[in-house]
Amino acid sequence: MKILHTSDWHLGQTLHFQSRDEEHSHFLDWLFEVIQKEQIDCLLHTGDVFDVGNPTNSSRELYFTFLSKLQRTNCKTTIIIAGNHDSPMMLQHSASLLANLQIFVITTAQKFQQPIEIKNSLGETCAICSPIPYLRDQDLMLYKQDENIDETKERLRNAIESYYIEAFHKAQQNNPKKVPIILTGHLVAHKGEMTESQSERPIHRQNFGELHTTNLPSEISYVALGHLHKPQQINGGVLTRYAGSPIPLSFQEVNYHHSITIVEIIDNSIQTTQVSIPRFRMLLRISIRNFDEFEQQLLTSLDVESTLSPTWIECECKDFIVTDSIKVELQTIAQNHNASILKFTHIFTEPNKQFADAIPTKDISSFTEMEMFVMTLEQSKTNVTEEDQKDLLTTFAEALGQFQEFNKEGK
Ligand SMILES: [Mn+2]
Repeated sequence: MKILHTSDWHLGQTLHFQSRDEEHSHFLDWLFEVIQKEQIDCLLHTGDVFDVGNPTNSSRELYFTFLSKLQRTNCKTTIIIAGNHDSPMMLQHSASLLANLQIFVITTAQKFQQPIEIKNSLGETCAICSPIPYLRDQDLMLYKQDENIDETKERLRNAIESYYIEAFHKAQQNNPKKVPIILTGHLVAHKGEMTESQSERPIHRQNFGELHTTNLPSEISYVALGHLHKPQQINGGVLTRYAGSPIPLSFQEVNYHHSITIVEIIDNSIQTTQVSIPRFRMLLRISIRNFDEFEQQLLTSLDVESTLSPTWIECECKDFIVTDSIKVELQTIAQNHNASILKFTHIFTEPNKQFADAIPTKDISSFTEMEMFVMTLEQSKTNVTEEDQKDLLTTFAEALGQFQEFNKEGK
């Protein structure tokens, strides 16, 4: 009997205002093929189906189309839990309808929920699952006054842990054949590794509520987790895995393979295998010190044979001010190579003198915000140390970038 564990789809996500629907659609087609090829009996989704509580129509369509296609496969049981990005109410709307198709959507913590039996193609129960969604504040406890950080930490951790232990006991009571018990969760496990971008939003009061898997009953066969976007196994304690997100959700999430996990149960013993998900679009980070470096770097990084969707680039300009006209030129170069620059960032490692010198004399109205800032800084250089100048430039560039994104969003 095979269970496919996947997580953190974040359907409807946008990356610098670009829709990810195309990549998600390719992923779901790929996933469907894996389910057929591997003869998967059960699909287990550990949360963050959608990126936001009120997802776009196109992302809802991806979700329902995929679930309806599953009906044509051997995958007869689907278990989906809500993550911290999901709206429990939104997922709940279709939950009773989906339950008729053996698709169980668990949106809120229900302490006495009946565990779900997972059956093989012969209809024999091979595992049981006590599904636990992302535990929200109201499921755990409310803030107590006059409590210090350590006390809050302790209380949160105990509340989460006892929830898991209780869910295990519930499963054990409903397990006459003594088949493997599987728990789920959407949380931070102790020793879990966040991505560099920290695209996992802090939960449980700045991640205070870490689950220590070493404290869980050893009779639990598998803990299927979501929330951390990098696929990983948690060392120590019961067998615990994060399936990880299927696509990189930021430019920082490109340096590892994204995968799904196949959990195979043979004679009550469990074995997990990762299957790498192909890249459907290349995300590239380029760091340049001058204009010419851009095309050189692009050419070394791009796979000219690639038939993937256009590459998306994040371009870091190091000690080099990229004006609006340079942006247009760089964008044209990118487009000639089937790529598009989604974001420019600035980083300054040297004081600003050389940039100020480089700015040609021109009408004040034609200066960019960055150039104006550099000139202001130049005028006040006697009061500002070189070190502070670098920091100010980097901070200003960052603030300006955010302001420009915010403005774009408003439109
Ligand atoms: Mn997530």
